[in-house]
Amino acid sequence: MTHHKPILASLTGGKTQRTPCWFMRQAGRYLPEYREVRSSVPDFLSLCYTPKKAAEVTLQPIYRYGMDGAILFSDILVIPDALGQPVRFVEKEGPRLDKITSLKQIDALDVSRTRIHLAPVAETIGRVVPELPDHVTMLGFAGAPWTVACYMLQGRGKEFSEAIQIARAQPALVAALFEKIIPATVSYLQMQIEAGVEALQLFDSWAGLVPDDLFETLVTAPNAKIVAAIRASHPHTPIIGFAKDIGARLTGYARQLGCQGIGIGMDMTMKQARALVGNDVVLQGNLDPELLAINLPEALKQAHIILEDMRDQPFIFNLGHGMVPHCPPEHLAALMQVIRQE
Ligand code: 1CP
Repeated sequence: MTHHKPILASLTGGKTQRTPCWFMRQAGRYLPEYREVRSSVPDFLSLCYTPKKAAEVTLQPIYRYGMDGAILFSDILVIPDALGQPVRFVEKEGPRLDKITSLKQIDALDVSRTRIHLAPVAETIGRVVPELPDHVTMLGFAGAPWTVACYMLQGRGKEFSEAIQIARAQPALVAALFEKIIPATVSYLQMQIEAGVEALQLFDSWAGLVPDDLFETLVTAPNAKIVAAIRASHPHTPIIGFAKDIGARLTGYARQLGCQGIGIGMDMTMKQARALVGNDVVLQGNLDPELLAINLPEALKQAHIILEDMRDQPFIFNLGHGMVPHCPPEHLAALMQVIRQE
């Protein structure tokens, strides 16, 4: 039976009447209704841990645009926070953590805290699911080990040359860190499924920065471990792997993970991605969010090209990366119209 939710139908091999869509960071600062809720809490993580408000901001883009997926409002950095490496978000700067530099600090990270610390996220899911329109798939997510480790090792965002240096110079340290991140992430994703999410996305946003000789160790193998663990415990929950900007390495990544969906960044066209992964996998992507923000006519033209290139193939329309805060909300409405008219 083909599922009545287009995203789930697509990810489980069914036919869809129309191209399913959702948008990374669809809940967020570009929406005035988000900024209003955000200003009622002292900091970003408090929003993630306040189920009533997190549920409200998860639903905001659904009410405004009616896309086919609701992405849980949380963050990839709740994992270090849960493990006992506190995370703060500094206004206009981003995440800040006290760096991990020793095995002793890694030993102190406590995987068993994951579900207790992140219980509010499960409650958010429980609040969102009953409110969703029939066509909307509830999407959960987590960061992949490398991307989460970047912040844990470097203490802050951007570039991550330091994290790569550490991975080269102290492979045992990074391996030990992954031994904490992986079970915590699996446990967190299992909790999300038990609370009601219907599909998952694994974000490896900084996979593209990893040099070839470290790619298997830092990206493919740890992602595959998580996918295998979820497959074993919850075989019916589809997973979308999103290792951003990894170029031709996509072929091996997709094959080894064996997940139902593959997200594509802006490093290639959807056609090129299709040639790299074959016809059996659902592709997701990849309109440029910056283009959508600053040049609507050109963005709509590109959207048409993507839709045309992916016609009659298993495909979920999305962006190549998250919505940017300076995107006028009307631009997403115009994009939705183009996708729906197809
Ligand atoms: O104060 C605010 O409102 C902060 C903005 C914000 C938002 C809206 C952050 C801070 N995180 C989020 C929510 C979020 N983050 C979601 C759920 C909402 C949705 O998608 O609609 C998701 C899926 C994420 C995932 C996330 N967080 C990623 C992976 C995806 C990506 O963008 O590459 C990463 C890397 C983060 C870390 C993060 N969270 C926030 C910031 C400023 C950062 C650092 C980004 C960087 O280093 O550039």
